[in-house]
Amino acid sequence: MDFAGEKSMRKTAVLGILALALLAQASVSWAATVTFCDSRARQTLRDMTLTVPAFPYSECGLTGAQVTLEVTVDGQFYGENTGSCLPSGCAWADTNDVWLVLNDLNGTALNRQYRYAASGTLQGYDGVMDFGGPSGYTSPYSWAAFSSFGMTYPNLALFSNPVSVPIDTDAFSRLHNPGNGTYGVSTYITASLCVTYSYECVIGVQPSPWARVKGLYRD
Ligand SMILES: [Ca+2]
Repeated sequence: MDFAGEKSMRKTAVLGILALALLAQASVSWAATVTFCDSRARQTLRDMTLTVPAFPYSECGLTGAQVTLEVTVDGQFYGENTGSCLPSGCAWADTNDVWLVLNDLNGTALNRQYRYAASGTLQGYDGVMDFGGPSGYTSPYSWAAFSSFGMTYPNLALFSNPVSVPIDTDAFSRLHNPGNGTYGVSTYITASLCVTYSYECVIGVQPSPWARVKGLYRD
């Protein structure tokens, strides 16, 4: 066979493979997940709204949505007595109440309340304003209000738009300390809302007309 004949046979074979592939009606499907989060770094306790985006793939079908909430509140009592005390010391006793008011995506209340209380005894001023030593104290706490808190929603239509969880916060502290000194309480919040979408995609391959097949293999 001469070179021209061999080329012609190769061309015919490739054309046949293309025809079989493009004339066959087939579809390709796959399942996957994707996760989006709205996270807030640790900051002084305040109201916030966490928002995650809608399911983004209009060409695929949403099969599930798992929402996970994480909220941690932490803080500390601190104080330094700058006066003198009786040999038995000066007592301190602090209390901090924290409220979180929020609803899940169905409007069901998920409110949480936490109280941190601590007490101790201080001596006369040690000369260093460091909230430590014999006349000072620092008393930290951490409250995991929502830890990997999962919410599943059978009504997937919820996720055709972005979804938000507003969190209203409040705190009330009571400090009982010796009369001379510096005392306080700090309260922080760290939070994140994540949604993991499960979905399936199907891409159909439509039959192609013979003219298109030939068009793909022109000299
Ligand atoms: Ca001190």
